[in-house]
Amino acid sequence: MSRLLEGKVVCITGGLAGIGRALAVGFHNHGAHVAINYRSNKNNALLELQKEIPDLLSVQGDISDPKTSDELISAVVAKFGHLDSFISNAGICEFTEFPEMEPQVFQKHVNINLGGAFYSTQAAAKQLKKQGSGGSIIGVASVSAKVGGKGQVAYTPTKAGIVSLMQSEAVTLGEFGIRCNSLLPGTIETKLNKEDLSNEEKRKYMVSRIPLGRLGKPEDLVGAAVFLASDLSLYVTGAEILVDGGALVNFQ
Ligand code: RM4
Repeated sequence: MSRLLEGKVVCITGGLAGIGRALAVGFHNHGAHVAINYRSNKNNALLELQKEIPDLLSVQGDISDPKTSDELISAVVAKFGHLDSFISNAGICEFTEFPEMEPQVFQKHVNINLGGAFYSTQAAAKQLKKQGSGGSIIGVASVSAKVGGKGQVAYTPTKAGIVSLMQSEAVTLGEFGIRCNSLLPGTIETKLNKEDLSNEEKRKYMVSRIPLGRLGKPEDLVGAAVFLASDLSLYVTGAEILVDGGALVNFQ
């Protein structure tokens, strides 16, 4: 397999599980030096990832705190000397009924998903602008940026916000050669939806919506992310790549 990120330095938030972990391993397999942010290290997940990525840089922190991203980028530069590509991936989705939702549930989704994307991509943009040789920023949004979800009233607006954030960052950072794009995963089996998809009726419905006939795996996102992080997408910015098995367009 050709290695499309040879020698590149990439940094991913929420890199210890789910899509973030798959991207970390996938970027490593394409020759990149990988740094991750993570919130909590359960079940020795960090040790397991270090076995797959020997030169992994890992920095713990709450991505909703602006200081976390400044510390993360500083650590990347201290270890690898520079940054090439940044992936804002960290996020939560707590399925909750809307009328009964407590304010703190909504605020938590906003602070982590949208606030975390804003602060982390801002810190990355500052570093890339300072370096003066362009770069790539990827916001992991969702198919749910485009459609609603029962129990996701606190979640879907944050994913739509990430798409809009990438569009505006693309506009303001283009003069520095910094590209900003969104990745829109469909229903990818991760811990975020483990409980939701344990409901057999819900699971069957979700699969029935997908023309490719299966739920997604975190590894299904690697190809599109590598494309956006690599020199294959040098004229791509402000774009969205949907990776959902066809679910969005399957109306009837
Ligand atoms: C995704 C999409 C999926 C859901 C996860 C938690 O953005 O909405 O359907 O299972 O979030």
